[in-house]
Amino acid sequence: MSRQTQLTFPDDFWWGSAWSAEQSEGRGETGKAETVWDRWFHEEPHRFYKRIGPSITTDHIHRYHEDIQLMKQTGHNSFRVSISWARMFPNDGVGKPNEKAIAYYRDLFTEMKNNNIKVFANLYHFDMPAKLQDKGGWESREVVDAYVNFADTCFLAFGDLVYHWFTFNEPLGPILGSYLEDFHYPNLIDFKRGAQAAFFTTLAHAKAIQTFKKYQLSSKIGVILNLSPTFPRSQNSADKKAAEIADLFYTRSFLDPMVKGVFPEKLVSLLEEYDQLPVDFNDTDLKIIEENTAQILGLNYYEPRRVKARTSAVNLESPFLPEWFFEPHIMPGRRMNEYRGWEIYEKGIYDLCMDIKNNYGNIESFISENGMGVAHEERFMDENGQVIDDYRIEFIQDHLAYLWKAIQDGCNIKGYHLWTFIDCWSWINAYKNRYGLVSLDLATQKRTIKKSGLFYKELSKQNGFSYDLERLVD
Ligand code: BGP
Repeated sequence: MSRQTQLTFPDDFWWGSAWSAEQSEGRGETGKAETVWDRWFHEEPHRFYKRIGPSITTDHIHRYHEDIQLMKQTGHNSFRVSISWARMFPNDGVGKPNEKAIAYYRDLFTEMKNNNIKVFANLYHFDMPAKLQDKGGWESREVVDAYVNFADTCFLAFGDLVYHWFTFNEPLGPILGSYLEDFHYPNLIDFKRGAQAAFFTTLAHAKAIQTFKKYQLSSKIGVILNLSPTFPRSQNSADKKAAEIADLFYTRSFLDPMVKGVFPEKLVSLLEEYDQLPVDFNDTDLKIIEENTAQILGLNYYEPRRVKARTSAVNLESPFLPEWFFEPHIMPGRRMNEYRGWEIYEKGIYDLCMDIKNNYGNIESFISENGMGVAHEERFMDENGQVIDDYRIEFIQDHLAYLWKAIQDGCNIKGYHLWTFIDCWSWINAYKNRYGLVSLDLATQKRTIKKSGLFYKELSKQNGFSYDLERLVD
């Protein structure tokens, strides 16, 4: 028999969602430099689903007035955008700031504020100006300086309107994509260069925070990390070691320096042993990183990481990769979101929050992304064109129940942001998988609130929902 309990979240809980400039805005008329996505799409359009690139996406730049009303109708009291570096500095990411871009973002943020929607502004979401990538991207100190200048310009231009700031979304993403796994421009396979880029990304984060402090704003500044709790296949020591190393590469690599100010010693000695440490770094850099850590932490949680000891020998002539030390474990019986190829494991959100509580000083945190991308959602449309996405409502509820439990157990969690608001452009997957609370007809740009959008409105209004706690099995 199911017994429903009302799960209530802390007062002033942030209910909302997130997206990024490159995935939603479209080019518009403000002027904008070419980004690495424009460049890659131009060079290899066949690598993007149905050859759909970033030029129009969800056309938010022309429709933000309407979109803010949709935020209201779907219960948002907060929303994360990213500010496009290429739009703010259309002269290839440097030079004079773009007055038209400043006017656009000021108008957007003012209107959000006037509608009681807190502005969470992120400064970098995978969208490097292409000409700065030509200068080495995150491998270059010059690019770090250009980024800090961009950040400084944003603090000055929007400091009165932004509720919380973030230096990066998922800094690990571009490192994996650009240097290890071939899913971001410039598609290199070179760990050591990736390590340099990761180091300078961390330095850029710290330098932006250092700059932020001089304005003494009432907002906080932090970072958004994609984190997965790591589980070994078994308690066998080889499996446990494999999990520990995977965790160092994928979880601790950015979490430790960006939140604690220091790199994990075990990771540093492993990279030293394999001659994979970055070449360009000094004591001044390390001090800046140590002294300028995140004040708030966004947790993007999609799936757990399961690993086992390698079952075959490493080809020592192949490029060095983290997978030299482990293999993914395909756990029998796992539940999958087959459209995206990601495991669904709700309890992972609890484990992640407990890790932050126990090992990272219980820093103020929130779930900054969590969500479910589904292909061909038009299958679920009713006669009025509304997507009846009960699966998404269930996904949200099952994750929120574990989040609620984490809060009961003392985790300092301040909010939940879904990925995403209106269906947006998913990088090389373009519009294949839809994540939104609001559906998008790409041909007409018509927006229609999904059933989950109505649920979300009610969730936010009640600051909770009714749930059968028996579903929390482990
Ligand atoms: C996160 C990114 C988002 C978003 C989301 C869904 O990692 O921060 O930008 O895209 O994942 O992933 P995808 O779009 O690849 O399906």
